[in-house]
Amino acid sequence: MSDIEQLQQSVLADIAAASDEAALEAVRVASLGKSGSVSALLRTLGAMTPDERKARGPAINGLKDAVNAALTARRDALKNAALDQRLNTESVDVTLPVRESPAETGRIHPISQVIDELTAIFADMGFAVAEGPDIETDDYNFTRLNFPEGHPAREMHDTFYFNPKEDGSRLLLRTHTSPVQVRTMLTQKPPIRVIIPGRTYRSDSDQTHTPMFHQVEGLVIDKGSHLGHLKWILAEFCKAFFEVDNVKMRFRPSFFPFTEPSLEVDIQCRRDKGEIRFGEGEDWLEILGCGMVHPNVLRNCGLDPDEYQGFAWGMGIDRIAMLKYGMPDLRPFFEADMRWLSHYGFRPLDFPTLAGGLSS
Ligand code: 2NL
Repeated sequence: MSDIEQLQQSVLADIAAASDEAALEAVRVASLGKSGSVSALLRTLGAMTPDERKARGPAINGLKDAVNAALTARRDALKNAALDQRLNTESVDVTLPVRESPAETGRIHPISQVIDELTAIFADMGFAVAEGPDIETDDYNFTRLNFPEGHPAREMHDTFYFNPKEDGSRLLLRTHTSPVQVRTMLTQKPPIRVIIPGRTYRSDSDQTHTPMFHQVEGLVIDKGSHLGHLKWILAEFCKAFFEVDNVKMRFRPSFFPFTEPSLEVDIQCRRDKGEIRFGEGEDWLEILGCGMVHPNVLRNCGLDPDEYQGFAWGMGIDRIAMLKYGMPDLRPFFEADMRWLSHYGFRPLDFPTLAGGLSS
């Protein structure tokens, strides 16, 4: 047996005998380390004549490769053995007792419920939901929506302003969800069909107004869209939301800076001992405002009014929630009173769908 074969046999035997990673590392240092036996042999290659090197080189390099391969294989085997050892000795305690069910189950707030109902209804008509920040610029909240500087319409909104910045501009709490429509028109190509439910803010507080309230607005932008489309969408919405087969609607002329023409919409109802029933009776109840998007607004949002037309509407979520579910006062909506919530709240797993029933 040559000296190389002998060395290989003894190093491989040491590797096989190493019983843990530390012992294996010691064998590696003793063979392939700086003053290891295999390294010493490798160094002799430098001093050989070309003929000698041709004769012994392959065997010496083969020795190095064989030792490296054996080290790797042994390292893997030791790792696996250590893992097997842990799997065989460690265990998971699966006997922990289940938590007791809570005394009270949580409720879905009527606002969240109504937003889910609206979303289900408009999603069925092909609308997406868009969202945006509560803190807005004057530009997106007013200017691009065709509110002229110094116009009383700005005052109409009782805006909460932040302190002015160095350049004189001031941020504000959005007074309606319309800035989200501006953002949508600026970033998406028509056709656009979106609804925007969200929080809005105006400095106003009494039995039917809270400084923070909720709106849902809708926007459609397409070629050739007109008031007929809007009326159909609103009629479908009212029937689905108030869960009646038919409902008469009345459209009255109105004014909003961002629509022309602008309309206010009433629905047929009957007032019955303080209760309101929809789709019957002789009374009317105002539920929303709407109109064709003003050409100035389209232009301010990068759209050509000769190419695209659109319509939009807006309504108060809190108000339609009160109407549908018969709550007399808006203020407790935002007081987090558990008694109010357990009375008016909804069960978490009864998610509204058109097929399964919106509020059953
Ligand atoms: C109301 C009336 C309305 C809109 C909101 C709108 C938004 C854009 C362009 C044009 Cl970006 N219109 N929104 C239009 C008409 C009425 O809300 O009484 N809300 C509670």
